[in-house]
Amino acid sequence: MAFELPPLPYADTALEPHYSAKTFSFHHGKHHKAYVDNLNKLIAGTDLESKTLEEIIKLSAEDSSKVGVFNNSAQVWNHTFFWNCMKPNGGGRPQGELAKLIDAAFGGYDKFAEQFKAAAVGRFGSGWGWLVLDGKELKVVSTPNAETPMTKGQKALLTVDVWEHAYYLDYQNRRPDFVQAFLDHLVNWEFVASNL
Ligand code: MN3
Repeated sequence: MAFELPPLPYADTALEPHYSAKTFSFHHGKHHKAYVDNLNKLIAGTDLESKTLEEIIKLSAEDSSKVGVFNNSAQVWNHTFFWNCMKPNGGGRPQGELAKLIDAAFGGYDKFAEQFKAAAVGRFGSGWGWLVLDGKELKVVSTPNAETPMTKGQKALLTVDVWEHAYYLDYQNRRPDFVQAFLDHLVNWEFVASNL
């Protein structure tokens, strides 16, 4: 079974003005689709064809001859996860158990947001900012390029894509403004909590 590009979990206009339909037309319609198409081509007729996406990511991460498979499979997973991390009228502070965990781990939402912004904005070049569960500990991390926390045994809770293709049409070079808008208006905290 070939992998398919999953539809966005909302209309492509639903996150405007913070994330535009034009950006989605490229980011979901072209970039994410290309990762899916490339992955299908790379695994066609190989042992990996029968594996799940997560299995393919973990197997290819440990095999230096499968860099292309890793990059495309991880990017398929990261993007699907990223779309789900956003929702219309999202952002602001988390509630309930997740809020308590963030308070305990970071000393409050504001300190978490500061760390998350620093990790996402400070990632040199292309990559991702994350909130992860590492064992029982909540951590903010960033990964370069296609890298994804699951290969380090960490559980992804939240991510923001900071490749330029993620924000350039809406924010040009202003990555800090994009990450701020993501935190203030877009984060789907219910989805984040569901990953715990
Ligand atoms: Mn992207």
